[in-house]
Amino acid sequence: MHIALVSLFPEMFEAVTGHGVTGRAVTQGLVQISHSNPRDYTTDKHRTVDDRPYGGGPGMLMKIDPLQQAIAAAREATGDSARVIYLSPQGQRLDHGKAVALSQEKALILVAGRYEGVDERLIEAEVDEEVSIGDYVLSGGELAAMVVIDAVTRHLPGVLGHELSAQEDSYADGLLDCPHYTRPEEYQGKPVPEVLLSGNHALIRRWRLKQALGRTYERRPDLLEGRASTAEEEELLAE
Ligand code: 6GU
Repeated sequence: MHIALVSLFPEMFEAVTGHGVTGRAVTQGLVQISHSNPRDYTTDKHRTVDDRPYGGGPGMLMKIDPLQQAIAAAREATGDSARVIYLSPQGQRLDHGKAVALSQEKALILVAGRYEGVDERLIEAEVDEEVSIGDYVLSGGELAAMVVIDAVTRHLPGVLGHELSAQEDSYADGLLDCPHYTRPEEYQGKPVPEVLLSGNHALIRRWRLKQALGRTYERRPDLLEGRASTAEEEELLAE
């Protein structure tokens, strides 16, 4: 997958391109990253990238021309099929389903805004989808774009150690993850649940599923609304 980033702060993306699972995906060539910076498309002495909002009020907007040209450069880098995503709190919320859907695209253009935002006509002309990562305001779209990169990259073939990893993730089955335990066998007076030492993998799998169901019910009952449970889950709930 090619991911083209449109941002005034390309260095920020080292946080995902230079470390861990996402960094490895980049070095292995499973994800190709390119940058276009609106600042590079300014023509004035001060390289101005912001402009005043019509109607007045506090704050500035992204200046239209440099941003539009940076998006055009991103389209050139990715080819015409790229899906253009503008990160903003006004967008549709990113969730597991959206991350999986975006991972099916050949190319993404992630547009990170700064200041108070972007001219609405530019969004209408250039953007396919507005995406938010939650109900709070960030100072710019870069962190949100990095969240998208990380969540999407995990679903690309070959990125996680074994192919099943992403499918076994929390949320892949619509549930929260089960609790996990490592050594020592007793920690601060608390033992590891006995079943995990049993070596009975069928029993362990059922225990984990029951734990996942239980904590989803306790912590995020909203995730269970409208979710059809499997026959095995019904069995576990009846136990
Ligand atoms: Cl996508 N961008 C910004 N600037 N703030 C956010 C956001 C995005 N999602 C939640 N808050």
